[in-house]
Amino acid sequence: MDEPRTPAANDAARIHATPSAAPIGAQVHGVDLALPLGDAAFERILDLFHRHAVIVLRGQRLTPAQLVAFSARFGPLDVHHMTEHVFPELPQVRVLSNAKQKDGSTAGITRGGMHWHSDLSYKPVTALATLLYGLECPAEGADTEFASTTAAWAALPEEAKARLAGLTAVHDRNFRYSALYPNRAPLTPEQVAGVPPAVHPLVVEHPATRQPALFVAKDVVSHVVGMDAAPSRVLIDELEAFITRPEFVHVHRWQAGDLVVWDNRCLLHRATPYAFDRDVRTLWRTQVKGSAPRAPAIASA
Ligand SMILES: O=C(O)CCC(=O)C(=O)O
Ligand SMILES: [Fe+2]
Repeated sequence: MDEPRTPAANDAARIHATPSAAPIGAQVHGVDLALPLGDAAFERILDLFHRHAVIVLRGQRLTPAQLVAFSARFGPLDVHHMTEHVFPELPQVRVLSNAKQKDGSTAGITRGGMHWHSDLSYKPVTALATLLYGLECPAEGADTEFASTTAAWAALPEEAKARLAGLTAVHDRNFRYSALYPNRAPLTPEQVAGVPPAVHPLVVEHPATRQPALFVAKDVVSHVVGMDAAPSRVLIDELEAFITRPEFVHVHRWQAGDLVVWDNRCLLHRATPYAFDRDVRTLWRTQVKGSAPRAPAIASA
């Protein structure tokens, strides 16, 4: 149920978190984003975001403008390169929804992100945070799963760290697009050319926490630079399988009113299926711009 709406909401000293059992994920208490949020309260939330990588604020009642205002506290917002299903007056907010409209089309983007990924990893400048606000959430399925790339890196044997440090990999939105999105129109040559591949370190350093993390996903990374195709594919597939082991994964089960903020710099995430033809799922989404991923100064640290 909702947090009690007491005058103490947004008092920095009372904002606290209940961590999940996984290395990432925490529910944050004491925040009501419909009320004013001072700088000290936001600093507290930012600290919890850096500590837990996925923070969940339950029982929120937000307008699109309030979602944008809170999102923009984390940094400048992105307007996604796929421009359909945004609010015309507020293009920073994208609608994810399978709700059917009168003309038979859906009210939002459907079936997105059902493979492990980090948002915009295929761009030179990747996404810092993504905020997803649940308006209508099915009782079964439609979870969002998060895997800690920091915890996975830390758990690797030293010889694997030494082998991986210094490698770079090619992230390519076009690599498996048609296989991942069989329900969408194929990309036009202009769309393909508009999002060319980007090369990033395989091990990245978090700009705020300085913690090293793996940066790879099998359906987005086409190859490791300088490796032959076959061993490169084996390595990429193995690394994703390792990162997404159950001990590194936090599963978010949605309730209407949940606002989830995740840090794309230290985790992979994916959407999971639900009874698409029976249940309605509607969320609003914003995305905070990041920076070009960088390798740690000592990549095996
Ligand atoms: O729908 C979801 O659960 C997550 C979709 C996703 O990957 C995203 O919004 O970035
Ligand atoms: Fe995503």
